[in-house]
Amino acid sequence: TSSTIKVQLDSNTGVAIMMFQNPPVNSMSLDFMTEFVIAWDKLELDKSCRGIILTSALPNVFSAGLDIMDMYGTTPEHRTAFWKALQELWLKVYGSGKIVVAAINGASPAGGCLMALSCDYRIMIDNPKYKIGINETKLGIVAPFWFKDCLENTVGYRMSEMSVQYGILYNSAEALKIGLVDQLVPEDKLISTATETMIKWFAIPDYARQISKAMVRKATMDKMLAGREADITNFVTFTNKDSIQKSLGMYMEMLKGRKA
Ligand code: CO8
Repeated sequence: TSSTIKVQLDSNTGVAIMMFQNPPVNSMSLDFMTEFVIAWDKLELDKSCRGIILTSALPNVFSAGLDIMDMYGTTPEHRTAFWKALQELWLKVYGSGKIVVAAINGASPAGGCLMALSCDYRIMIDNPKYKIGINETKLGIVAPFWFKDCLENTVGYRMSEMSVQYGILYNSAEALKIGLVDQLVPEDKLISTATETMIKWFAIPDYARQISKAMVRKATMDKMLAGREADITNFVTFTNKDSIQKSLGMYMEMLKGRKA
């Protein structure tokens, strides 16, 4: 177990719980994503693991999304490595043969929402204070096409068209209504419900399910793989712009200022 990712595998049931523990808000920094992928690979290779529950070990936040400090004032080399790590993380989770359930126990904006969207099933705590969505435009930045594709695959064309432009963060009830999450539960039932859900999925033979999953996800995966290099260049070039750096800086100021 690494410092920011905690894994508990129950080899009797085959259910692994992967917990994010990167205080204060589980931001997806380069280090966090690197540790995530190492832990993920280990589970992926472990035959006794059939399913993975993704959740947060911290209260109130599932994940605050990409670490803005990795994008703000960093070198192009750093941002290249950062973006590659994100692409790799997504390809692993989205393309996983395991059953992956998101147990969303807090805020889940932007990259946090992408992680949830890459799972097979999403369960969220029924509490209006927790919000989820692709809010990038609110930061003055643009979510990449594969974030949009994941959203569109889940909530449909019209909803994603509205959602990505406005940068909408949905509360849990709204998220359920548009299908961004599949189920709401009280906080104390989150992990038990995720585990029960997983056990239900286990009734389906893995091989048939895995091929079916790969079939449904193939077009989205292939599109990303084909555009992988261009996507890196696009991100690095975009974040080189003074105007984008300025937006990120202002957003960080706003986040810090809220506390004062
Ligand atoms: N990155 C870095 N630091 C962060 C982030 C983040 N994403 N989010 C919060 N922090 C910091 C805060 O600045 C604060 O720092 P400090 O303690 O030094 O003041 C600390 O974490 C705690 O934050 P809060 O006080 O805000 O904690 P709360 O519990 O009140 O709220 C939230 C938690 C709701 C998660 C809130 O912090 C929040 O809204 N954060 C911003 C989330 C966000 O908008 N993320 C988007 C990131 S962009 C992304 O994921 C995808 C970009 C892809 C396209 C790129 C193209 C350029």
